[in-house]
Amino acid sequence: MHEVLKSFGLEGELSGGCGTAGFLSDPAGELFTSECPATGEVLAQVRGVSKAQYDAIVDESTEAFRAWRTRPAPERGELVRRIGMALRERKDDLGKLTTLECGKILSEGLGEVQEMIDMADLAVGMSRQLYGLTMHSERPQHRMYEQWHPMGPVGVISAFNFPVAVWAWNAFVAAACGDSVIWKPSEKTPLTAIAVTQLCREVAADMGHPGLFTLTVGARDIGEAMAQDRRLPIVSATGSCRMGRSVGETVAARMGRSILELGGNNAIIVMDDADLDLATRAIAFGAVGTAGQRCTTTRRVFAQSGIVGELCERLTKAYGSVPIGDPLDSGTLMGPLIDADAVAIYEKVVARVPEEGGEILHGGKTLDRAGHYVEPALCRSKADMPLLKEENFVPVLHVVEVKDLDEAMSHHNAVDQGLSSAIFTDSVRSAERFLSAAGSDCGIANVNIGTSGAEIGGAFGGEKDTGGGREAGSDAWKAYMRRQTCTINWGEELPLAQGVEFDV
Ligand code: UN1
Repeated sequence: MHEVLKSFGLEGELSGGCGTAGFLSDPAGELFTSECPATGEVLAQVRGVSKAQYDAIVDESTEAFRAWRTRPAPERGELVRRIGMALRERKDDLGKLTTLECGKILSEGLGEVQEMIDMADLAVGMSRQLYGLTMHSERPQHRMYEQWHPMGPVGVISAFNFPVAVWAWNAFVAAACGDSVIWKPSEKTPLTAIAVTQLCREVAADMGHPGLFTLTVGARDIGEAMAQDRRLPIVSATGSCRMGRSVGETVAARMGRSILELGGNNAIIVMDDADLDLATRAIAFGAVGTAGQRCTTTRRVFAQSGIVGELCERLTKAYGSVPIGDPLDSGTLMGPLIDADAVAIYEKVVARVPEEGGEILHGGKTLDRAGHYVEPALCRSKADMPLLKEENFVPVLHVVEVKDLDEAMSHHNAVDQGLSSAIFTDSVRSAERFLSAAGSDCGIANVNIGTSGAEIGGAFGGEKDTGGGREAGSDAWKAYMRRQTCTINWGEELPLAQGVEFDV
């Protein structure tokens, strides 16, 4: 029994349904097993919610919203501030739990909790900055302004690879905006979700809002119920393009709002004049970090002819020195994949590399030990290989030679996804071309840093099949509120706009 599980009370069969009254198990719910990807051991079992329990939780969340929306926004921020404090106290344990359940290395597990803390701080600040504009009316003695109101319960569907941080991006901003939050985590990582819900619920209950953060662990049917549910004006979903398209279409059909953060097929362009030390390190972190399971993972590299040979040599050396192993060990840089299905995908992808005309420079093997370990694969590939158009969510990197920036840009933008991108160059011209309107078509574009590891201060998300949503950062709060335009006549006449006359 892991101490950290005990410290969160995560033992035996747990309830994955939490409403206003706390965690209640419904025997009609499906039973999910949380397995440690590093060893394959069963960590705990979680009883998901039945459809009836889901319905009751959404009703409770709606009730909680009705009270919460009337509280002043800075008071709502105070609740989020207290959650940030509680997270600071439990950072080490939550980081460990994240590592144990999803397999990312401990420094990334801790980083993920830090991302939640940062997000709480940002949302506290936002709670005093939910600004609307004032306009000058064309009519005398009239005042016009716009204000932002809470929307209702927000459904958050999150993925296994960032089991808690991405929820926090949505939940803390939504709470500061006056919305309640219903969370459907990945069924692969229910324990982190239960631990975080417990912690946040306690703070919220102390302040008189026990139904503010609710949890509905479940399979696809619960995600689909959220997408169809008219009680949820907003559904935020993180995951594959296939899942997001289905959620987006269903939510749009009922005129709801979706916030989608879907697949990435992120590339780094490396020019002849690049600092290859920086580029090699950034590519290694981007492609191997989190075992290639970030939506921001670097999947393609377009390297200019003058340096492609040397870059491949450096990367081969770097790949050969990556310590693969127990993600809780401080020396490990690459942990396991999430499960056996992910290993099967990895094996299929690796087999396709030579079939499609590529060459594997390093890696490509599944490791023969308990847990779901593979070697990171480095490939010298061709731009027209079908594999390069896909996001497979496994650590397989393709390096493609290009003659110049024009060729690099055209390959770069020739995929369906549009999340993150980067260029390594010492030329201001190349960097600015990459950042120009005719350059990268992604939501994130970096110069001399890699594609992954974004800070929460900037809005996060991408274009095309990545879904167009933006979370965290900047003015992303607007996605969780409704805008109302108000015109106030303080005069004694009733002039009409556009000079229309209508005297009765
Ligand atoms: C994700 O993989 O869904 O920029 C999110 C990054 C992290 C977030 C990744 N801050 O890599």
